[in-house]
Amino acid sequence: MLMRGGTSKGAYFLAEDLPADPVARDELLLRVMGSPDPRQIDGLGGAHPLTSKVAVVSRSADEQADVDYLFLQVGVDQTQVSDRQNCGNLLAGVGPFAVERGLVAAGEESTSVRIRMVNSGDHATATFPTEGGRPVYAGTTEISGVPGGAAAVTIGFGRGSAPLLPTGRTRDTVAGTPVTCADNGMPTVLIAASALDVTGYEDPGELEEHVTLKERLHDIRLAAGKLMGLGDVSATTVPKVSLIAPPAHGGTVMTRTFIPVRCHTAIGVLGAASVAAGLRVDGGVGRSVARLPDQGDALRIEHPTGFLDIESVIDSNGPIPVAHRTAVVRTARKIFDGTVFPRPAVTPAVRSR
Ligand code: NQM
Repeated sequence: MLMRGGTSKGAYFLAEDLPADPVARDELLLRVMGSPDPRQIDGLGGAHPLTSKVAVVSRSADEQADVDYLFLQVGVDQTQVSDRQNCGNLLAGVGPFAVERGLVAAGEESTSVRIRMVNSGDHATATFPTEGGRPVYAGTTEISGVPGGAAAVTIGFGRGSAPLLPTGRTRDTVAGTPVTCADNGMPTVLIAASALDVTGYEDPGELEEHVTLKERLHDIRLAAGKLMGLGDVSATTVPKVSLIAPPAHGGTVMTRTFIPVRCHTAIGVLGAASVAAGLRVDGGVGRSVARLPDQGDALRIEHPTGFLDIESVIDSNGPIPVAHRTAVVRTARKIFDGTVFPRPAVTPAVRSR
């Protein structure tokens, strides 16, 4: 099933419909998505990391979950499929997909699905409207980056006692730049845009072409990845890097997020959750940049195409800060359900004329 989940789009599969062996599964998914090819012309992929995504869903053996959700990032122009990161945008489609496929029975007016995110081991609950045993996709909830309205999918999660600051410090200096490394579901490096001599309000395309910035971000990411315990991150999609600047539209903060090479046209859900929680940390780099609300849990994370509203509660009273509760509203939509015909495993030789 092809679905839009939040501001991303991906192919959703039942685990039982894919090879159990991860190598065979990934090889098949590359052919399904049309990778490697910058245009993904021969597959389902949309020629951008945000539209080259796969969700693999199955019934869960975990008592705290109804379904397991494995996220796979399929390379666009690279022969690479990664399970190293999670995706909170595709997460929005997992509940409706589970109902569509009969893994979870629909409630009369709404359904809550408890989801184990296999990539991180975290749990989330997604609640969305249902009618006549099926998900309702039509609605009036608008999210920035998606034209028109759709039915709301409310997602809530907490990360138990998982440390919010993977380096154990509120602030580190990497490659000569002050950063705060936060992980509230997505390892993310927060940097004040001004520390990298940009404003943080530039167009994503402009930032992607900024050669000096690209080099500095590369060095910072590699060094921060090591400090965050992620090892050599040169070929992985985490950590993400989020440049932060004072809000431009009355929100909490402005962001430009690298995922990690392309600059996101909006911001990922768990990326935003990590930015939001990271901003709340006393002594973090966000404190002098963001305009945190005097009271309440709601933060508005501004991004290139609008904003993402998120509720974020952190607990700094224990020995280490933890992200206690996060909640966000997304939308999702079934786009197509059917049979995909993957490119053949071996491309037949073509005789040129
Ligand atoms: O952070 C893009 C997206 C994402 C991931 C990325 C996401 C998240 O927008 O939860 O949703 O950071 O690669 O889909």
